[in-house]
Amino acid sequence: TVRLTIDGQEVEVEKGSTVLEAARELGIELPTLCYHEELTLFGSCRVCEVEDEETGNLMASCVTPVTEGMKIRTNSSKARRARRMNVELLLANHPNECLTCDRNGTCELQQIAYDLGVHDIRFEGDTRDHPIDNDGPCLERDPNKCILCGRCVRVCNEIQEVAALDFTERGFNSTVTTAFDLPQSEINCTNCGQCAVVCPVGAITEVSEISDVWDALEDEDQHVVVQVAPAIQASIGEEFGMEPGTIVTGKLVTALQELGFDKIFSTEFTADLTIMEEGNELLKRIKGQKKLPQFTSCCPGWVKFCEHNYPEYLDNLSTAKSPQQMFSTLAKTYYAEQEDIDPEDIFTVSVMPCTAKKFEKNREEMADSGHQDTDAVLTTREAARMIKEMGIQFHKLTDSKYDKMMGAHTGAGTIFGTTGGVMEAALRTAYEVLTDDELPRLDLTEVRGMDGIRDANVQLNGDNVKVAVVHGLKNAADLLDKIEAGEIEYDFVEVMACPGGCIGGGGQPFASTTMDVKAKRAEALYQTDKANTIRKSHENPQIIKLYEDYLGEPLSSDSHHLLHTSYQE
Ligand code: HC1
Ligand code: SF4
Repeated sequence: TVRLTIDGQEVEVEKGSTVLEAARELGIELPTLCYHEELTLFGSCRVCEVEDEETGNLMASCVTPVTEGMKIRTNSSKARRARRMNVELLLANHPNECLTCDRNGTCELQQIAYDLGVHDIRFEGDTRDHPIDNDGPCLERDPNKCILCGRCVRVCNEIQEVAALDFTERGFNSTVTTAFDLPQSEINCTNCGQCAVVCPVGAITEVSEISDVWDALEDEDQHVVVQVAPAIQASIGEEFGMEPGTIVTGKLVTALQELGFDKIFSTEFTADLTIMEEGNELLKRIKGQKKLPQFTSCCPGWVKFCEHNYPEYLDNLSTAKSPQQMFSTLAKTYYAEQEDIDPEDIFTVSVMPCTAKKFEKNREEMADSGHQDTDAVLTTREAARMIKEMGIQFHKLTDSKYDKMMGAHTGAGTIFGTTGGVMEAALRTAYEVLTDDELPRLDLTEVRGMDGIRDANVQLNGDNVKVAVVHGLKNAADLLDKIEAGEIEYDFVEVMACPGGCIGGGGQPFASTTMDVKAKRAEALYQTDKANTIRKSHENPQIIKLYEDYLGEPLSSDSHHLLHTSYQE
């Protein structure tokens, strides 16, 4: 260990720690911008500068390792002035659009400027005039707002191993862009949105569909149906000042009623349906009819990653469409028939923790109802913004329930929202369907947790089924490479592009993007599952009815037509 003194207090930390970590150990907070707990150190923004008491030198605390006997002042006037100066320099060429910026109120630069008492900007610099990239359906990049902290570059490289973004040019012209400056929608970007989540300012945001949804809600001829993804209930409360992991399902349904949606349903319903289709597909594959391992395909970021980087595994992706897409197809077929509504007049909205779902809805094959199945996707953040715009006092709302029919769900559907949840839900059903026995233990803790790659052996009717769960695309790539090299072998693999699964999605609240926040959201979903009296997808009464009244049985020809798809290189 190393002993040092910070602001007159002694502290002992592990060798190799940074001054920033040592300060945090003492409860001393320093502002940071380029620093991010989950990423490598960078040290470009220098807003965390502190002073060495002995030499008077300034140092960026996030990249300076501690040394024995070091004496640091974090709050000397020299250190405070330096930090303020660095922020002023960042602001000197930053567009003055704070009032209308997507990140107004959540911008880290805005907060730091306020905290450091930056009241005027003494330097007037040239402003930049880079083109804005908003060609695609998911993400919008405004390099003029970029402060070159490199968090997006690092998350895309280190966590996702996509490397879609990098620095280019030098000095004033320096910027973050894609290869050949192509629009992000035309490259290998998976639309996962992790770059947007870690961006401290408004340089990368989602493409908003809020106005399309308002238009539909205000059009009396449209019947507007909304589905809410499982992860939302554990995170949207954060947008209204609640603790991560506060479950707000009932309040959210009430808020959506107040916004004017005609029916409020849950994606958990079709998560249960996905299990029925995907589980039966797995059983078929195990019986030798198709390729193993079977990979889950409900995450559109992962599907696109596979299409770009591992096309040889496309036949291994489950052909079952994602719950979002199954839901929308059924809303414009089954639901339309049951309620006697012309599907032409139905407008389907989904509230998703994800930016890639905006891409998924636009894929041309996603029109099995005879219309574009999903009309609009709102991220968690966009849904919260609409609730705020209506002046709804979210925390004061009473609870309401999802509407019947496509709102019925089980605990298995709920845990889809966290890494490992799809696997656990699938195993609960596969076990009971195969063995005709009741599962002795419903909590399959082997596949839970936040380790990047987890695997387990499950006994299914005498067969040893090898399963694995990965989250984060670098982990997925590592696993695929090992499978390819013949080092490991699996029967069924769950892949989610975002660290933590959907609870860590690219459309989630910015409040905090660290793994401990995600673990709290995940735990909340597990508790919600536990509190449900029905915890297995095949026991969802509305799913049983859907098969009886409409689809026949899993993998029937109607199921194939409406609920399955194929993938292209
Ligand atoms: Fe997900 Fe899914 S779990 S992909 O993570 O399979 O987005 O929450 O809605 O479609 O159900 C997301 C979450 C979500 C789908 C389901
Ligand atoms: Fe990289 Fe994901 Fe951002 Fe695309 S959306 S640039 S893959 S982090």
